[in-house]
Amino acid sequence: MSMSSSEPTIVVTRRWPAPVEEELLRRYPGVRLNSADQPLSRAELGEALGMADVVLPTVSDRIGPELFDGALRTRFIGNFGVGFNHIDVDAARRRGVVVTNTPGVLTDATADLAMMLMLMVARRAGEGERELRAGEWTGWRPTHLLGAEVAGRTLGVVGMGRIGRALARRAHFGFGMDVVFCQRGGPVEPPVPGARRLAGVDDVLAAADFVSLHIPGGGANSGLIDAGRLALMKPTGFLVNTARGDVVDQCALAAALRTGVLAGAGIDVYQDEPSVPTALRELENVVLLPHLGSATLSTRIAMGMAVLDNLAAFLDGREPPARVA
Ligand code: 8YV
Repeated sequence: MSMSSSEPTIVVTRRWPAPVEEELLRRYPGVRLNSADQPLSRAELGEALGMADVVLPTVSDRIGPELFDGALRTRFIGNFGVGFNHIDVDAARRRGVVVTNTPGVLTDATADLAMMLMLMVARRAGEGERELRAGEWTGWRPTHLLGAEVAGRTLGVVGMGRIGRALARRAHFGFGMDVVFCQRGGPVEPPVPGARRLAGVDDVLAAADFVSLHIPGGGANSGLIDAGRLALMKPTGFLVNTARGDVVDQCALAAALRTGVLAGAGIDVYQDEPSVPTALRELENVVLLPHLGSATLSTRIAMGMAVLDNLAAFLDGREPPARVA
């Protein structure tokens, strides 16, 4: 659909890095930016969908089915991010709203963060930092904060998409790790030499020393890693989640970490962000980050530019490069 005759009304729900906001303003001088960076309430999001031709949201905007019920002016939702389970794409499709995302540009940043969480939790980096900052470090000793080795261990990747592959490469070529993985659907090119595809998530959980999740949230993946599945892991095993919070049952994870079902976890995403359960915050053997997977300046600029590419294509009546609905 072409909207090039007059400037569309565009709402951006959060602040974006300055170079992308400048480019937005250059292309669409009337764009409504959110310079206060206050998250939009549900009512405000509903208003945006009722009055704007284009809405550019992020993961902090839940665009559920009810927001597609009423009068709708929005024809295009350009998500800033690759994961889009916060948007009801079926409802969007039904109402003829085009939805796009930003795959590819955040692969390396997110794989780096997953690798970092593996190292941090295995080497007890969070514990050490907390101890030092609290003024409780009493000096070097041979038995101080002994962690687990990463090199040569087995990484299990659940979901061998772009980010899973990038993590497998880091782990294998950088740390000499063996890789096992599972992936729904057809054939998958092995991500690294010797990588073994296992039948399903249960096999990966049982075989790996480090399990890293790289599947979308929502749908059948919601609650996938529950108490029963955590119990399949080795008691020396570590779980890393940079995917979506709802994939892991957080209460079950806290209980499993407390009782030694697994050794530790590195978590970047939560079921109900920004709320993080006290049961997790109280534990030493979990590294907790505030959804930083793609948080490098160059990646966030690239994500913004990818949204602009999608939007420009839509407004020109072309197929957007990364359309999901
Ligand atoms: C984003 C992410 O920062 O892209 C994703 O799916 O989880 C993060 O990298 C976030 O989604 C922004 O909307």
